[in-house]
Amino acid sequence: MTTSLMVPVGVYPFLPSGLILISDINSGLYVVKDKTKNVAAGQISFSQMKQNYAEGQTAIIHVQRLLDSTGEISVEYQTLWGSATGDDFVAQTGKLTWADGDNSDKTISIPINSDTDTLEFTEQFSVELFNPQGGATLQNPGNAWIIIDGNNEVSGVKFGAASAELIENQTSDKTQILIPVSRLPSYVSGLNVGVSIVQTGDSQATNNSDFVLHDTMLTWAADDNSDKTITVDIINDDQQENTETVTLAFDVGDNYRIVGTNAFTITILDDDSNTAPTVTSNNYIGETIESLPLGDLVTVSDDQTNLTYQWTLNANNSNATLSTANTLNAKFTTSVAGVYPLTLVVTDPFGESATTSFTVEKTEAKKQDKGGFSFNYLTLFLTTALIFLRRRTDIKKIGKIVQTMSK
Ligand SMILES: [Ca+2]
Ligand SMILES: [Ca+2]
Ligand SMILES: [Ca+2]
Ligand SMILES: [Ca+2]
Repeated sequence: MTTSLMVPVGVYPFLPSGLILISDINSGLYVVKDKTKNVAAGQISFSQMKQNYAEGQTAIIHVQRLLDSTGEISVEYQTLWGSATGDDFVAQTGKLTWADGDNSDKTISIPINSDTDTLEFTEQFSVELFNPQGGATLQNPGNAWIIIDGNNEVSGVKFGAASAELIENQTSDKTQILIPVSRLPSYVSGLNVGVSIVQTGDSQATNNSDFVLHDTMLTWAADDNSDKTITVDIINDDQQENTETVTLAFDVGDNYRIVGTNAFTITILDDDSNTAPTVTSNNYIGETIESLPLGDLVTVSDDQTNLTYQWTLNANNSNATLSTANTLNAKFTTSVAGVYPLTLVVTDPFGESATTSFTVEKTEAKKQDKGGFSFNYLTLFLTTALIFLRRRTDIKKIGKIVQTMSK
């Protein structure tokens, strides 16, 4: 551009577009474009100046190389706190690189943290490009704002637990599970949240065959902050089956947010294919019985792992103690010699059980009590005898001296 301007002129700063306005008192207003940034290596900028995300999402920000793409270039970036700070997003720094001829967009990913249990107002932070290398220039926008939507407008829903394990024949012919769902602020409006069955992996339980899902829509009135319940009945059939699972999830909706893991998994154990536990045992004889691990004396097996145990001492109860009697590793202690009959009952989740009986015998202590007494008695006896013999020897000696003197 070669234009002669008459003074005085007013020069105004760069506009966001990169244009410059110059006004000449005589010849009028000039719109001037700065072409010094039009370099062969290209211009780097964000593709958008502002983007909105919800909590829990990952912001994906595009950085573009414009105009030209000669040579390898790079630019560094960093996130900067705004009203959104350390807890609100995962701060990022890094470097983006383009090869010679590459004019594709590069992306920066920024995870936005979930803070969904409480009310949160809209907050924002920015990402800055700096230190362009390889001859590239920075162009507007070189800063991008990420706006994190607040959650003060919409309700949250949350499963009260993550999972439950049930057995087909827990009660009569049906087992019912009540899954609690809580509502989180805001409570201003009414709320409807759909509940669906999510099919995941093998060994799926089937609706109306293995279970019945009764609640597919949860409804709250305005100002209602009470917990709601999803009711599921487990059907006790006669088929031999694998352990099966069903996962429930909230439908995604625009007017509410889902807090925590959007899944509740029910595991159904099959009674028809269940086998009863087996248990065997060995008797034990020992002189010292203190915190004897009874689990070492038995062998238990079953097709389930969550078994229950009950140990019973069947006689001599006042002479012995049985601790943690409802665990496999119960401990037995006694200081009184005798035979102690014990019983273990092992029960599986279906109520099938097995029983074993055996004895723990404490023998009389030979070395420390009776043996110790004998040793002491013998020592006393020998000592006394020795003194007696020595005295007799002395008397004999004295007698001989007296006899010698009298001669
Ligand atoms: Ca079934
Ligand atoms: Ca059954
Ligand atoms: Ca069955
Ligand atoms: Ca079993």
